[in-house]
Amino acid sequence: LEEIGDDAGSGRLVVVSNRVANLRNTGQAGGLAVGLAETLKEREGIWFGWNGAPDGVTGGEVQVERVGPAEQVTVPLSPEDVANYYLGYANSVLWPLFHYRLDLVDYRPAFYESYQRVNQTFARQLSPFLKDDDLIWVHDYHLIPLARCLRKAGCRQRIGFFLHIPFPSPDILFAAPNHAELVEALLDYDVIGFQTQADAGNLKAYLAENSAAVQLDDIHFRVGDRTVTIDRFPIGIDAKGFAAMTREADDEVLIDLMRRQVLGRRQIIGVDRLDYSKGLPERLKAFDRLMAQHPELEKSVTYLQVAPPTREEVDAYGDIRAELEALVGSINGRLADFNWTPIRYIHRSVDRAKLAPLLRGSQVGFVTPLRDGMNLVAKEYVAAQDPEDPGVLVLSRFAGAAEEMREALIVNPYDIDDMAHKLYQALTMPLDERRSRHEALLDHVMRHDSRAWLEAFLAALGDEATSARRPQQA
Ligand code: GDG
Repeated sequence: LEEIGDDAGSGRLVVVSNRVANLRNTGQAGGLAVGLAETLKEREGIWFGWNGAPDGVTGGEVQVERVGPAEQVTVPLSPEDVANYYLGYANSVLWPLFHYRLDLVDYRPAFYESYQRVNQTFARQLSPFLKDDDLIWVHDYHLIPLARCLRKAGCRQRIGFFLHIPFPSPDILFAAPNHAELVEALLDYDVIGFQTQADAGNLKAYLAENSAAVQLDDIHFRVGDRTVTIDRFPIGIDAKGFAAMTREADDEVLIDLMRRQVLGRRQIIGVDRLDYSKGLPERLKAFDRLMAQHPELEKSVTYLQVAPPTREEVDAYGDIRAELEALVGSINGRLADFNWTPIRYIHRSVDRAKLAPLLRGSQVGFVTPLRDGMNLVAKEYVAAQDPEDPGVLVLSRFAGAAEEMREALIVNPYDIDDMAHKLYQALTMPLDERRSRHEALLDHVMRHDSRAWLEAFLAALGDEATSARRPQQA
């Protein structure tokens, strides 16, 4: 924690998340994993979470592995808890609900029981590792009740919570049978962090009408005799590191790029876990619409969509995959020629070392989720561009990133014509405009990077320990 300075206290950083990223190998997919692993490589601390295996015994043996200055502490879960806590409450109730997909919520009482039980078990297994001056940072919707469980186990340390996904408006949250308990549990944290102003505003709106919490100023609330901070901490990427990756030539990607240059072909790129929140069918339809409206683009534009599998055990994910594959097949069947495949769809994870130069070699970054906490791909696309000849980011207004990345071409992902039109605008944008938009976006992505995010959150978490001595922020 040396680099954080005095503000964050002198203790270790204890990160808790559902799954622990392998600190030795961070080349896998997943926003949280990529963001935090880099940090814990440098500072003393612990990363605690589930070991990822589906066949353990909940509450069973704890594994500790030292990686540099940090310890990875992993615990097992039983098949029943994987089904009910992880696939169930977390990913069949909270994930769809927080992404405004009430139609996909599959609520069962057994899910919530397991969710509570696993959080209690995690708290019991984590407690013996904690030291008095540790700062504890809990991540994401799987672990909302963890602070409450830790407090019951006697933990007095400062605990922060960061939600990586959207926090819905009260109207939507009311659809969760346990909303009151969930929000009460949230208030056991000292700092509650969101990606956007809109998300933070949604919790504040809920509290105003449905709790005894008293708002002191813009970000501080009085809850009993404690002060809780509710604020936005938009996550960033390791922008410099990512930009550097694009310069390490990958031969296969370079050859593909040269081939496209010879043929005079440009590329639209999308990179997303195959999740229904990402708006993938709408994107394919927009590309199809673009081709229908501008037949002159045939054979001169291709769309590459990387969509690695995720949560395949949940039915809704099988459905979106089937829908997507049918669409790709029908659009390609209709438009393709023997020497042109309009859509290339990859349902596998692509190596990060290839991903960065692929983003750089694509003239349009197509990032149009129906809802997204932030969306790191939008930032990666910008960081990957050649500033002299940058591509254009087409970004959904429903991605958290749209709150910051105003110079992108902002679209409504439910409006296929709007997306087709903005794709065309991106493909025909003059160099000057591309440069000026990119310059502003790059400046933002570089300054608000992953380190800035981490430091801002930890400062807020440490801040409160010294709040008596500090003037409160307005
Ligand atoms: C959650 C929130 C929030 C994707 N495919 C491959 C691959 N990726 C990498 C991307 C990016 C990361 O995974 C995905 O991050 P996102 O932010 O786009 O989305 P989620 O996974 O849904 O993340 C999100 C994030 O948490 C952080 O707070 O922004 O809103 O939903 O880094 O590049 N990486 C590799 N191969 C792939 O095929 N190597």
